[in-house]
Amino acid sequence: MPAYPQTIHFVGLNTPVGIEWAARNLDVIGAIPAEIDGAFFRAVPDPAHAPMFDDDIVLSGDGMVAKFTIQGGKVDYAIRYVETERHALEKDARRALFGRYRNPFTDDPAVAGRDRTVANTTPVWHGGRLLMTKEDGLGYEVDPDTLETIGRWNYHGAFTSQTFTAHPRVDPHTGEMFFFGYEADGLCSTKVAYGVADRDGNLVSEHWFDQPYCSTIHDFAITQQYAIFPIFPTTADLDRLKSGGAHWAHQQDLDSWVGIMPRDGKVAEMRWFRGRPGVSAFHIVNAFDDGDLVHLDLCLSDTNAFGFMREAGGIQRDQREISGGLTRWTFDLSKAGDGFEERLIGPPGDMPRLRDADQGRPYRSAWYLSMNPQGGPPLPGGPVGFAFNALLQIEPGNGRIDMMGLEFGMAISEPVHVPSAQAGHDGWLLMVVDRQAGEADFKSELWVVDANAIAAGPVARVPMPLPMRAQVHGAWVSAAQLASAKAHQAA
Ligand code: V55
Ligand code: FE
Repeated sequence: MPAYPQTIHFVGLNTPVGIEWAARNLDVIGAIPAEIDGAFFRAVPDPAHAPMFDDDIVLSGDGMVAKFTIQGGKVDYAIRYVETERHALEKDARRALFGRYRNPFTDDPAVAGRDRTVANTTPVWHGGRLLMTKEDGLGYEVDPDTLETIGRWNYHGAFTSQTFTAHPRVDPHTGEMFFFGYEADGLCSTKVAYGVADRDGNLVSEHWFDQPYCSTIHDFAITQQYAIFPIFPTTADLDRLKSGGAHWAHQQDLDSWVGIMPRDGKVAEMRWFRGRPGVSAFHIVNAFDDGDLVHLDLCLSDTNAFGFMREAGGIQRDQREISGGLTRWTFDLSKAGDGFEERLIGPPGDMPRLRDADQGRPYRSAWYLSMNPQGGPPLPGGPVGFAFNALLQIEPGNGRIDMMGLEFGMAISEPVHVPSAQAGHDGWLLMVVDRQAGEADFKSELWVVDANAIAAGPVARVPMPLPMRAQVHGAWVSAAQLASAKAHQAA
């Protein structure tokens, strides 16, 4: 069997595991609060085969869907591959057939025209369906009980885009889901499809618009009135793809843009605001409107956080020399022109988490991952190659910041938030924490943390019996939601 390349994308916490397994009644150290009742789904990229090209990256790994089921203080775990078309073809061939990240011109001719997506970025729950998503293709529906793949999801053919974002947004009051797909009609296209689904998961509308150039629109935001599309200057080029090159290259001198339109889909009313050149953000914490003002809080950096996207754009900058921070952009829709205001509201970091109930509304508190100033060098792992080792709670209204800093040799992945039924309680955060136990030996645990007392550390820990590859995003789905799963209703 060919070996995996010994690069940052395949060593450390990124060492491929590729084992589908399940375990019941894992050991729990401490006590899991009884009100935590549901499932923590995780998207884990894990390449089933050694890649065709040695410069392959984490983002190409086959999506695995993992599930912690938590009920009555007990924890079960299961993980399976998402049976994408790509995974099935490579499984049959017993080798990689798809080439470089999002470049079909580098594939084995045997798979020309086949679905390349690996469904490895975010588990999305909406309208009784669990989707495993990646922004270069449609989501795959997965049975939330068995983790078996049901198939590609396009709203019974109603959603015509070829792609579906890994970062849809759900309005907590209406239950509607707002989403989009970019490169909606093909590689390097500027076409963006914007969709709205009702609370039962039926497509209500789909409207198309053009972005200023073909950028990677990884995340977007909604407020009670608006949909907000940030455009950062990481661009695609068809000639580069045809010559076997990178899909994305960051352009440090190109302007960024933000498009704001009514969230019900009036694309003709889109207003474009011009931002600083060269900046980048992958994740937005939240957005909200206040009269004519629209506030957008995002994890902003002064260049692209992915080394391979910088290098393709000729930018030589070490990961540790990237600066940025939690940033608020404020747009005044009563004013003409394309300007807006910028204010720093928190330390650098990424992988933000919000209470679902605060989506698109003024919010008191949010959580995200950062670096512990006392934590020592980060462990190699995760999509950018360096794992976070601190969890922050931030209250943008008053600047209060709290931190759960991890010790040397530890890493943390993005938490999910579980609401609490107790009045005045901020709920719970669940997350996987890894610890280096030997040169190539990592131990993983599930941690349960009081969301309003993170500095106190976990109230419960669940040591995992097998290694776990680094996750991208996760989703919490309550037992009540799981009971409404479409997969269990009579066909
Ligand atoms: C991201 C993740 C992806 C991807 C593009 O976190 C961007 C950002 C896990 O896959 O394909
Ligand atoms: Fe993301």
